[in-house]
Amino acid sequence: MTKLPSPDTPQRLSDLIEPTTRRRFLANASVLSLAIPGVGAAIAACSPGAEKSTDSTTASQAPATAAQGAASPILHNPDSRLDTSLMKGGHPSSSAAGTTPATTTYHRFDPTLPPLGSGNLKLHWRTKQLPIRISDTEVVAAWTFEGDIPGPLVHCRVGDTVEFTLTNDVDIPHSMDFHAAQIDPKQAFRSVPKGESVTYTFKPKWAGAFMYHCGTSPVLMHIGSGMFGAIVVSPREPLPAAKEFVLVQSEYYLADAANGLRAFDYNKMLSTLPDYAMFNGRPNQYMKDPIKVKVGDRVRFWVVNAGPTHPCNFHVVGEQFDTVYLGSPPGSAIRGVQTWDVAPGGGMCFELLCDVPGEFPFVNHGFGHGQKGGIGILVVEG
Ligand SMILES: [Cu+2]
Repeated sequence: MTKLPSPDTPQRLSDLIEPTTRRRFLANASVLSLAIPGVGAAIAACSPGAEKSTDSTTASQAPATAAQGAASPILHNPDSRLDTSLMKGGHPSSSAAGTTPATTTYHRFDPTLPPLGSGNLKLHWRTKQLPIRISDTEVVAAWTFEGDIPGPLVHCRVGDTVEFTLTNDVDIPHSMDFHAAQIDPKQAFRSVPKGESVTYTFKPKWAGAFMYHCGTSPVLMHIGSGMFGAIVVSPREPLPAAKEFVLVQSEYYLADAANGLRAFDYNKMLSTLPDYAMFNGRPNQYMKDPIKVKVGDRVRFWVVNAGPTHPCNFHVVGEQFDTVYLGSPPGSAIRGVQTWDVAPGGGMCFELLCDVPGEFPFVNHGFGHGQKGGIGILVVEG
């Protein structure tokens, strides 16, 4: 009988997938990988989604509509049995073992807030399972929206219409929960099995930085495996001119590497002791490739904390936030803030005026997590 994993049942994430599904994923991972160190062979095929997310966002002028249902009339709430019907409670001896080693090309995740489009958003995303290189030494077996961790950055304004479609191309059911939406979750956020889609429409009511994530049970596993991202909702009245960046903090809980690939470890996720905490999917990525601005720039960080478990205590060393919006910008602004914690599942907007040149580390000042990769550099050039 199919059952949910439990804290009493030590399991690796990929062990929860039935063997045929796991083999298919790992076969796909091999195809999507570029080389096989140790074996010396190269795999010519390369998915276009393997290196960079392909945001299929398109702007449209579609009139606002009420939330609409999806193609399938069948309802599955995020905790439905369907969600776990493809998972097995057994314990295969390995996750990635026996597969070919994998390397993929590392890329920096661009933290720049995408510009606003000309109007409403029409998004059609697909689920993708693929290996993602998170550092010089490590590749993770990821579950994603559109092929990257985090998923595509979305930017719209209060009152815009967002028409969203998720098509599930993989064997495990997935779903999409936008925190910027006010909508019947049983309908809109339901899980869809392979080959099916869900479509819904929403109009963000409040400005802010909002998380989105897969809500399929167990949610911890789906968020922890990479299915999350950020939608920034700007107010109708523009905020002060600024260089705007999006930082999505998350944690990785990983099994030991097998042939160059690290699977996600569900039992570790339950233990809440991560291997890494980081901004935008790669530990320390903005240490080696900083965010750069100029003296006189106002910088606005839209910080989303995808978790799945720990807070992000956001701080910029050597600077102070002249403005932090406790609620929907531009309301509830407070001044002169050194550090503020962003809760898992939350998002906040931080502003600072860069009137001093230098290199300013931005960190999770919960330093156990700063030390595990939740740190970067803001370079202010004179
Ligand atoms: Cu999912």
